[in-house]
Amino acid sequence: MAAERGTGALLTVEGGDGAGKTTLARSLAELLTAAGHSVHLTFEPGGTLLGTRLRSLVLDPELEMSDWVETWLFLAARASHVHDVLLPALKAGELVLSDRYTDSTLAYQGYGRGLDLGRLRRLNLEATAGLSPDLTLLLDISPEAGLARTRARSSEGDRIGDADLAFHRRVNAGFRSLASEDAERIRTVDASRDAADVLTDALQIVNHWLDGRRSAS
Ligand code: Z5A
Repeated sequence: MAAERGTGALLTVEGGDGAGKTTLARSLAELLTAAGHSVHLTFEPGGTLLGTRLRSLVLDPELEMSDWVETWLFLAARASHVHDVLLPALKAGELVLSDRYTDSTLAYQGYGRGLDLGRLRRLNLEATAGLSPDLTLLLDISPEAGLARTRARSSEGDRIGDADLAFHRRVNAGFRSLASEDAERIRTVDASRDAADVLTDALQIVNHWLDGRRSAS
């Protein structure tokens, strides 16, 4: 059953490690707020206290877990995020900007880990009560360049970021494949450029989408 989502809109930012999602989401939230929108910036895994605790478990390099246990932890964090944060914000009419959401599970656990995509889609549907993004910005960057950015920032690893390059290449190919299957919703932005150029393109896409939504209503 589709979730009762109110009048708000759900925008998600997706991409591989170090693509610049957090940097973009923050700047986009500032500019959209300055333009008069009521913006709620959030992220996964996290966004709630439970989500933050689950995040530290699922990323802890000292913990071993099967790929399905990893998936369930992301889904549990998502279910709590949808129920406690996303739906209330959407019902209040906010423009919700989430740094990662359902496509990350398909790209990382599906394409990256090799888990069944059909099952992951069904589980995403259950965890989100059918709440799908209205618009997704996919920040596309080579895994080598993305990982170089995250490693320049910190030498501390995590369970998923530390996976081998072949895994990150599968994730990247997975995101591209998702974007080509759903080009209407998922808009790809070349994230290898300066943050300012990435922001300009992303803002143009979002504004164009908002204009279309306004004229349709
Ligand atoms: N994961 C999963 O497997 N399944 C799921 O369902 C979900 C997540 C939801 C944690 O997510 C992990 O969980 C993640 C996927 C997995 N894998 N790992 N590891 P995360 O979002 O917290 O982790 P992340 O993707 O690795 O985030 P990140 O490293 O912070 O990357 P980012 O948000 O894309 O980039 P950033 O923080 O904005 O920037 C990284 C650095 O690059 C930083 O120093 C910036 O100043 C710099 N930067 C940013 N943009 C630029 C540009 N344009 N040029 C140059 N430098 C830049």
